[in-house]
Amino acid sequence: MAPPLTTAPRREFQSWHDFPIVLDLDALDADIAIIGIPYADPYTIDEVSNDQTNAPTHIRRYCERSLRGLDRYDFDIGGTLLDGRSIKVVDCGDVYGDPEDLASNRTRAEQAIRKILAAGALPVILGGDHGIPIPVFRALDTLAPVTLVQIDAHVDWRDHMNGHDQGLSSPIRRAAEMDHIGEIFQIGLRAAGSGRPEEVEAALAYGAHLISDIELQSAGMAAVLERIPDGGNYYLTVDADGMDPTIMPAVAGPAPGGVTYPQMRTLIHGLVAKGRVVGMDIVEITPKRDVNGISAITAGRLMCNLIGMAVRAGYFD
Ligand SMILES: [Mn+2]
Repeated sequence: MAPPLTTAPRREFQSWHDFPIVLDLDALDADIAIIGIPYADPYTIDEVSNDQTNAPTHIRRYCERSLRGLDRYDFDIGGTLLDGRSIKVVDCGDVYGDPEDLASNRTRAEQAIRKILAAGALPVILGGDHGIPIPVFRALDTLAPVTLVQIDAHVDWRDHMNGHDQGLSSPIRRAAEMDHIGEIFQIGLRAAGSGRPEEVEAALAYGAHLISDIELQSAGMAAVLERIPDGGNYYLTVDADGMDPTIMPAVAGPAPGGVTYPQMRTLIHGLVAKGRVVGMDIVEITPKRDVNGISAITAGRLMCNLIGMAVRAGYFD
């Protein structure tokens, strides 16, 4: 018997803000669908269940610290989350991870996102490591061209690591190979990760816009937004380590500096205003390293900003 496509959110079966849990994606009737993808392509056997796999549960647990209630006035978005409108938000649980067939996890992730998009819902995806958006990118082919906006300390252009080409060092390289991915904006690059000069050269040869943290901090996020063409379909992939570790300490590779919360808020508001944000993921949170839940709270705030602004922009009218 085939494994299920998705399973209920783990442990206490708490959904994000107690929104209804919908596991049958063929019967999905929603405007916004939150879904966890806790699995990816591990580089080593101990990464099969790396700490990033616990992040969807961690973010759901702290949701009421990122927004005290759906009836509360949120000053970042100028009112309540759903603005009193009849918007259907659901939590689709987590994509099922098969320990005996890791490659099938990517197939299920792609299928799940395809079903969410086919239902007309906006997917908000909780990783997982930065390998998990690769199948998500594949599922965006009906929305071509998609402008990819990445928040990350690292370029993520490795062709492969340890022989794996679908892992957390390769998502932007894999995205660049997809015909439906157009311009790529990589924001917050700093310090050094897995990328070597050849990875940076490959990114530049593609025409990727590499926006270092130095440039971001001197020019500001509003100036970065001006470089992104209006009227597009935007997919936002957020590697937690792209943000300042004082607001996002729960990462494997913390690097001083980085994108601040106000800059993330400016980016999300700006993209929603520019065109259509067709999806967002937040990846690479390692809950065991979190401090007072602040990483989960920051992730929740990004979700509130996206949902709140998409509602107000009339995405679901
Ligand atoms: Mn990354």
